[in-house]
Amino acid sequence: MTLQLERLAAPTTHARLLAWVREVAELTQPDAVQWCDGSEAEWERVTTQMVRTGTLIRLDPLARPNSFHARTDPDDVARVEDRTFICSADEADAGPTNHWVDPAEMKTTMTELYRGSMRGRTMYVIPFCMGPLDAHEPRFGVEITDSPYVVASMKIMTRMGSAPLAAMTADGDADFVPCLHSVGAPLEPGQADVPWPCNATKYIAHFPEERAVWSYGSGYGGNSLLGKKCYSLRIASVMAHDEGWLAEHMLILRLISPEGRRYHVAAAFPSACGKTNLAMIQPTLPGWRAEMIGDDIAWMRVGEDGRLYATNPENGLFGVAPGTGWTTNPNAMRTMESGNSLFTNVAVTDHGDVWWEGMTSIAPRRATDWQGRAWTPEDDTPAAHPNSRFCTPISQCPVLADDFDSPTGVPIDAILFGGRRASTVPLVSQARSWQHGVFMGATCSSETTAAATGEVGLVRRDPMAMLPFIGYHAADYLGHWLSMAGREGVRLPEVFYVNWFRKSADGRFLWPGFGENSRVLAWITQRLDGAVGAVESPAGLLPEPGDLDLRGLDTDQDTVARAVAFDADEWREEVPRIEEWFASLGPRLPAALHEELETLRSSLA
Ligand code: GTP
Ligand code: SPV
Ligand code: MN
Repeated sequence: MTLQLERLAAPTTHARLLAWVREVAELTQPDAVQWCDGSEAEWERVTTQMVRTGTLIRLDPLARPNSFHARTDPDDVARVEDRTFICSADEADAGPTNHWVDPAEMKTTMTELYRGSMRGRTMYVIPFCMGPLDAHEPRFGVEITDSPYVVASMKIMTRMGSAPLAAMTADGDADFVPCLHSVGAPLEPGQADVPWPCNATKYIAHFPEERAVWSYGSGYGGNSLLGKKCYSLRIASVMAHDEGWLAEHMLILRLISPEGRRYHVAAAFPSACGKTNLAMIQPTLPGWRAEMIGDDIAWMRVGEDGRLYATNPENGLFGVAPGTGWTTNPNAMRTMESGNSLFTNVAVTDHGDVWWEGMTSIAPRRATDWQGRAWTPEDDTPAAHPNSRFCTPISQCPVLADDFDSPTGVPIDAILFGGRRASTVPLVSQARSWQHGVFMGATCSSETTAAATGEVGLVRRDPMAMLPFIGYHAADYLGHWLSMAGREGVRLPEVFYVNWFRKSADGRFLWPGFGENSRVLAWITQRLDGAVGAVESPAGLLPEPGDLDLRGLDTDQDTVARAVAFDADEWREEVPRIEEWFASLGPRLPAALHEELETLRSSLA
């Protein structure tokens, strides 16, 4: 069947976009092409259609208004880092931490995969903008996909539809990042569809010079919602390097002290290591308040006053469900309560509500697990997949900052790096300088989680929590971070390293975490104000005994002391691992980082 594109009255005159849409349609051969307008009617249409095809279950409207659950294919549940490629023209530019394939070769391979891949399906064209439309330079993208799940998710996660499309031609044809996605499951005439079409062959390919993304075979999250990790981190990190700004895997948070002082914090933790939770923190310290600006991605630029200003390019939350509950993250629970949400791979109760481990202290007596099987609390498998997610409009968050949409962003006072480390890394330490802070970020390490396929719990270096998201050579990326200090008139934030996940010998968390992390944040603000001193250690500046406000905390002093402690023996074991990591980054690694490592080594001697 040949598609009569001419008859599909495209709602734009954007020449490059029209040409690309035509070219993709000719290659992938969908039954129909639909330009997404982002309207409620469109949401209604695609969700209703997905309920009909079995992709979505409509949840109980009283418990979860206008909300749905999706069960994915059991082999399509997380980002696939081993199938993610940075296809730079020169292999050396992808660096040692990325998988590389020559761009021409990748395009040849993927073009053959895309040929006819949308047969029997609708091809959706999703115009979107990362960040507000009134940004100084709005960053447009267009995702072409054959997945209605992607359409619904992109409506939640981005500014999508008619408004960005109109803005793309308001002032001549604007540039945009083309993002091509197919689940890779064409339907022959008469062939019945499955609830979650996908393909065992998966490619998540990035063309950094061309600023383009091609994704094939997966319908899941970061593999398919291409505005998120693919554009706003991998492609944007290359843009940021070339244009002198930072595209980071960070939450953005405003803290307000009892005296009404405002502080802005950006924090980089690896996937499933606490960004969404810290972004929505409900401080336990009396009088403190917090507001969320972003929970996953921060774009940071030096402002006219020399400070670093952060904006959140996203418009929704794609949060880890397990562990999210009324005691740990009440603000996330309230955000979802308003409905308008898509849940993926959680459990569904007999009442048509969702459930996951950690949502309530008592599990439902029975439920349907993420694979659609009957489940009871006696089963040894979890009801929800460990990487199950809620996808919810950010506007529903009760602690969203009212200037979240500001195109200039907020001035960052402190940058936090962190990870999931059962040992070694103290609860909090402050960098002695920007260079030391970049060293902290560069040597950050964390246990792997279910957010990506592969083994869970392995400690790996994850520089600035960006290991899977740096779109170019990691050593050049670290050099770019260092270079920020050389900018004229710049006043950079203070840098801190935190670890909520240190454990006792018997495997229990030493620090209670969640809302109690406000105690650490309060100490950080006191350091920013010069209100408290600090203890020098080879790992950085540590709180002086008594300076962490522990009033009302029901963890005993000894346990807290072990969470905060610097342990020289553990750090001596860390040094060769850092050495090995730096060696793996090769000769492009900036000398300043080798110097910091020498300083660490000699201070431990
Ligand atoms: P991505 O969305 O994958 O990037 O993850 P994230 O960094 O936003 O992590 P999130 O806040 O969703 O937390 C991941 C898991 O860590 C959840 O199960 C949380 O309950 C748990 N968690 C978050 N903060 C803390 C903390 O302070 N202490 C402990 N012990 N667990 C935490
Ligand atoms: C992450 O893995 O960091 C996520 C989920 O936020 S995904 O969108 O799948 O990347
Ligand atoms: Mn998150």
